[in-house]
Amino acid sequence: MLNVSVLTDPGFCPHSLNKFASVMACGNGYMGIRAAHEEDYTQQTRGMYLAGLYHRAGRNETNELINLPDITGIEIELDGVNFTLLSGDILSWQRELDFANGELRRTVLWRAPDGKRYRLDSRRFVSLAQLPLVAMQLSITPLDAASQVVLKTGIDATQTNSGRQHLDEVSVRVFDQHYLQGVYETQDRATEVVISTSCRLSSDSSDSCFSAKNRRVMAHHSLTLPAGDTVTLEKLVWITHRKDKTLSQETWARNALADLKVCAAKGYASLLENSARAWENVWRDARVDVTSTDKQDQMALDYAVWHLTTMTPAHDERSSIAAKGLTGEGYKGHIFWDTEIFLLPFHLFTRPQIARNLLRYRWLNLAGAREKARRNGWPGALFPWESAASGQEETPEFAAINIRTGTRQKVASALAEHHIVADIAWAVVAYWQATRDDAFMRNEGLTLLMETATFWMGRAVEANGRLEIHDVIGPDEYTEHVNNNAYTNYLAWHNVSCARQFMTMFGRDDAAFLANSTRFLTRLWLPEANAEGVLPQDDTFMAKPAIDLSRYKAKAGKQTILLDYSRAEVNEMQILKQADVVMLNYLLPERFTPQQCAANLAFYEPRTIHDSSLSKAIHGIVTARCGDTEGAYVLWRDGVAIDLGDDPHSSDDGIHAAATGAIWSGVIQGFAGLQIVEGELHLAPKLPAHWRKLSFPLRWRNAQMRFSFEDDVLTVESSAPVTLSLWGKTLNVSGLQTFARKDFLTSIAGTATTEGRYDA
Ligand code: IFM
Repeated sequence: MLNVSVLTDPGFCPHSLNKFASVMACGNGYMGIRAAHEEDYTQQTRGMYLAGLYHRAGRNETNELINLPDITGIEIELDGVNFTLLSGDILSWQRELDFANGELRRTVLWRAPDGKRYRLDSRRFVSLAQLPLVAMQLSITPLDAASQVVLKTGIDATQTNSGRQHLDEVSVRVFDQHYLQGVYETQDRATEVVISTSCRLSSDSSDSCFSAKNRRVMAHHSLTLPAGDTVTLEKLVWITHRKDKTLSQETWARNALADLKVCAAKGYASLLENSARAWENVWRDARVDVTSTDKQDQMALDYAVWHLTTMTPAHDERSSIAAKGLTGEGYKGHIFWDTEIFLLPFHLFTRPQIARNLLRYRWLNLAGAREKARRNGWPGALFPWESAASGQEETPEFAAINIRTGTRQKVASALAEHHIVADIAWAVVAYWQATRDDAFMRNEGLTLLMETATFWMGRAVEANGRLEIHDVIGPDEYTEHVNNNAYTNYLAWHNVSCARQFMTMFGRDDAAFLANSTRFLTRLWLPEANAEGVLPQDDTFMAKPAIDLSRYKAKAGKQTILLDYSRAEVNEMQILKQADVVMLNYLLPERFTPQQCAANLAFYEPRTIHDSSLSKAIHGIVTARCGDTEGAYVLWRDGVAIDLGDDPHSSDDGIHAAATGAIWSGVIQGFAGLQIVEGELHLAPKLPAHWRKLSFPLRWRNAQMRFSFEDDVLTVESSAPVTLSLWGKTLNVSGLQTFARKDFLTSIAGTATTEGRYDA
């Protein structure tokens, strides 16, 4: 039995309500529900989201993930006093999210202002076994005297996205004295949502009635409870949505109610058991086990697998992963390059079918990407920087206030952050390398590669006697509108080169493409390293002045530099939000030696504030690959702290999905040293001093593998024969085998074949 972690909320605090609502959010990839308390607090943002359910609220808005009618709120009245932890005393508190079965629990012992004590227990889960199902229980026990208990709950459609309302109420109804149902429609009439709920009290002696007004359909229960007696409210909710309206709305809503009734007959405990079984499979397939002197390390890894599972719409290839998963409204639920570069690797190496779905999402949205390229005068496919349900560009027009002008600044990413095109191509290639899924490559993969490559071939311009790529933004968003951004040029080259290679491999004949790509690959300018191995980030970067960034680095993630300098001023200095060259070193390991990577880390680290949550973890992985495992561990822990650290507000509007992916990647690609080099699997485990053991499952082509590394001995178990490189030496592995690291270090020292890639 796996000993999966339990995440705790250390105590009630109005300042951290939203942080814990995000990090303890429950979900199943189909929906996500913020871990808001049952009772309301003015600072608390409730949130329930369905993957792929976007709508545009009006002019000057973009599509956003709809914050659905709330189902988690319960007004609790105890002897005429509204229960709130802002008054009275909290005598004891326990709040936890149990990753093993997905249950969020809270137990509070509360003394009301009149001195009477109550125990309140609540629990809820979003089912991983039945995607539309949410189950909740709330139990109340008056401890000192008989109490009058009133509970009001139901479906509250006053919920908005920061004031933007997306849904019209079509109908609300009560069935059989226990079931409430609300039918809603997006204001553009494209999508219908039906929310059905059953509310039952464990006591027969309650008075119950219903109300429906002002967009709230509610059940009211009231009863007198003797001291020491407990009453439990069980609330089950079934949430579905549709675009396809082949069934009449009435039949569709009736079917939803029937599904809910089947669940209601089973009850909370049995429904939880089903969901827990589904979670067991996730942990079996994906859990990373560490034995560390700090138990936060295992917690972080379980946290990552939890959210990587709950944020991913594995059931629906028409949806992808939002930058905040399904835990909040940050970035309006949009999808960025985060998916392909930070999130896809986890799925690729644990459940590759999900990685395939994520790539199919891009493929299904090719029309929008082609259209965006066309509108800008380029061929091929220019994927939107931010996307929602379609391939259309969703980047908002404006961002923060410019401190010099007092006006909002334009967001330039949609215009120039084109590296997303090559990032998608990179992921297509990684997918094929790890799965050898020829059917995918022949159909979707090759089309994606050729369309993206065609974009780059049209995007490059003749300048200085060569092909150059002008006016782009690399991943480092503090440096805008530059020429020959190293990350972009190298990734574009990789994109075109792979498109060509796979065309040949899969017999796709296109003479014009081949001729064009030959010209592109031989003539595209790839920025060159200086004598120390440092690559210039772009044409002008090296000539810009550098300033001491220590005070900004100390507040990494907060973008405090923008309180002192405007974006235009930052653009003219060596100030990086994240380092593009380090990112490039990470993604294309075969192109750079460890010496070059180390030189780039040394040069760019002092110039990088790490204001992007996508930054530190990548520095950590490259640091580990360069052999500095302890330095990598510090960076990995900093990455973990983005959502799990002490800052009470860093995750208010949702967790950082990419940083969550990087928790997994930091360990597997950092400490276990996993890389795909020239299409082959490489591992070179080396653990930080805090860790005694690391063990993890891995899918590679047709093999299910498990790696365990302890005392410098690696045990590999593989369901099928696999060729892989361990610490630089290529081997065939099958069944169960063990390898001592020291034997490889000797061979590394004695050969030139490793090109110094591995540190001893
Ligand atoms: O995609 C990232 C981007 O690189 C930096 N700003 C946040 C985005 C969403 O996470």
